[in-house]
Amino acid sequence: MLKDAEKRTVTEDGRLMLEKAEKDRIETVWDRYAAQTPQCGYCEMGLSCRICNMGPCRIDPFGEGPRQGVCGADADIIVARNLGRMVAAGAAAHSDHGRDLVEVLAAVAEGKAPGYGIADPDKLKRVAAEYGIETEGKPPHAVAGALADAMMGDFGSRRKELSMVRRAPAKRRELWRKTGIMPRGIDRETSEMMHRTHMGVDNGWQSLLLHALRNALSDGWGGSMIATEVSDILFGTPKPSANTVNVGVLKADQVNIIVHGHNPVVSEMLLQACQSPDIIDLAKAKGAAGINLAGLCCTGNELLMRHGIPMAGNHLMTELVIATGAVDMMLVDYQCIMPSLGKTASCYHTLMISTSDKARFPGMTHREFHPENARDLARDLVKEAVENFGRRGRVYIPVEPVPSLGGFSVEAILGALGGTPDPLLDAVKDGRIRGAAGVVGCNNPKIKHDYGHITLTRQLIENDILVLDTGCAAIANAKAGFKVAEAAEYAGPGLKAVCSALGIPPVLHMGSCVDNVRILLLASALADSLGCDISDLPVAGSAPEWYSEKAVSIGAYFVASGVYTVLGPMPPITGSMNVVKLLTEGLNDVVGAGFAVEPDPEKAGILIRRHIESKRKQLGLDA
Ligand code: XCC
Ligand code: SF4
Repeated sequence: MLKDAEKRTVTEDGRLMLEKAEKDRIETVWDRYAAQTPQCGYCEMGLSCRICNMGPCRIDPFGEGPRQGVCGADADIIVARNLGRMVAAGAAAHSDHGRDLVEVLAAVAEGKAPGYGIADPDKLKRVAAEYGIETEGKPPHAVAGALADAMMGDFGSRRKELSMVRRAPAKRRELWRKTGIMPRGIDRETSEMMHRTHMGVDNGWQSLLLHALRNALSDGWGGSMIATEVSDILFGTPKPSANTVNVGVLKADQVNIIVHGHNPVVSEMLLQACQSPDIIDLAKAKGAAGINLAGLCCTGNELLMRHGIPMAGNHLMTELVIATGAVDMMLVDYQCIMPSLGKTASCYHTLMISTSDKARFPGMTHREFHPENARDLARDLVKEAVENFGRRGRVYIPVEPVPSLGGFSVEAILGALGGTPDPLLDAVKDGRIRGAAGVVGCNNPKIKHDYGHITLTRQLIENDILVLDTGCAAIANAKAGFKVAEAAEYAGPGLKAVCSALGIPPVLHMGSCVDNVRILLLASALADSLGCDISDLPVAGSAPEWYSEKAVSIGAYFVASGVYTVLGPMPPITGSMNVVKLLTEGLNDVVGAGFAVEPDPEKAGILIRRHIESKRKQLGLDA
């Protein structure tokens, strides 16, 4: 048996699948990570630069070699520029995803997107009204067209302030204006970051980092928020619903189709096709008991939130899910899809399909989805998956799935509370709930798989802190069994009483990574009710196993919105103590919140609890 499996993951399905992968001689992300270690020390510290062709350059952290690049940039400049570009890439990824949804909204308005529609006309009206669009007496399609147009305006440079920043507390907006970090256009801030970090432009490490906050805010209060809101309008605003998670959601006797990536535009059409009676009949004619659609990563979260579709796993499970031999087809769109997957699948019968015009992968067949052809293409592909069912070899599905509850949009949470945040606030005020923490983000082979998420979450709920989670963290916590009403047992006495009264779990699944904006909106609602700023609230954020540039952008917009945020893995900034100090201390004076880095989730939990208790004291809650 693989001696390393237990060092690599805390999950049972992960361990068993790692052993299976070893037997099948499948190389995994952990093997490739081991082959890369020790990783480059200059890069780890953020001290290497390849921004221009006078370089590449590197700064000697011990002061024995060069202290400047060829252009004269020092460690502070190089570290800040590198971090700024990480934020830009992350913000671009989320925001471009948002733009794709706006394009579908526009196509729906024009009647050019067969199969898509407006699933939540009330939300369409509400959001359109925020954009100043007249909705009275207008048919939904006309409103959708006008809203798509207005949202496109947020991407460019025609605005002084993004439209949806109006949802932030007034004090927060004033602070953004005063410090010059109010986001103006979504693409503009990313583009300006690329400009500033070109050789010979912004060489102030402080001004670069401030712009990084503005760039991140253009994601959180712009691109990601548009992605979430338009997804709700097109596909429905999530409501609590039951689902199941882990590799055990695959079915030995059914056609298994997996969607992986981020954009619900593709996965929603797959779901429709998988539910078509004629295709289900076809599957039965081929000897399958039915068609089983399951998700991976965030597009899986999108389907789980809105339709209770089962979730096969998170980021580090994506290769291992294929190694079951039970996946008849995997469809990917973009982001977090390891380029290794095609090779993994070549050892099994799995058909691998790439679907986005902007994302190609070795060893996959490219079948491009557009609003006009999506419905028909999805049907064709599901039929091909059905045909492929008969080509399966032996399958290995070693665990039973775990039940879980998802679908906690802000609308659903407020609904469960009777329409206002007051019951939640009362519980916070009287101390039954000490505060709330977001546990979000990825997996990273530098941290034992899911250990960070589960350990931190368990400690928080034991100490009466409500956990809100998204992304791969949410999948880890669901697999750990934290998301059924009975999980209230794991919570401290106060949180347990509140959860039992409301019939909710102590860990609320709020969606995919763009859905982190739901956490921002909930925090804003709480701050507004208390008449304070987000930075005054007993709340915190964390990304215990983050890997992606998107996570850097998320962390930065949380902090810029006033949420203290604890990162697990260290970002590549230790080459500049100035940058480290500004991010961990200095920002408190600028935006009322800062970062901390703590790879040990037990200690991260202590940091968060200490922070929440100090905020309670400042608010006079325990006087
Ligand atoms: Fe990707 Fe969103 Fe990270 Fe998971 S959590 S590894 S970004 S899939 Ni977003
Ligand atoms: Fe070197 Fe400066 Fe060019 Fe970076 S920008 S590669 S530090 S010369």
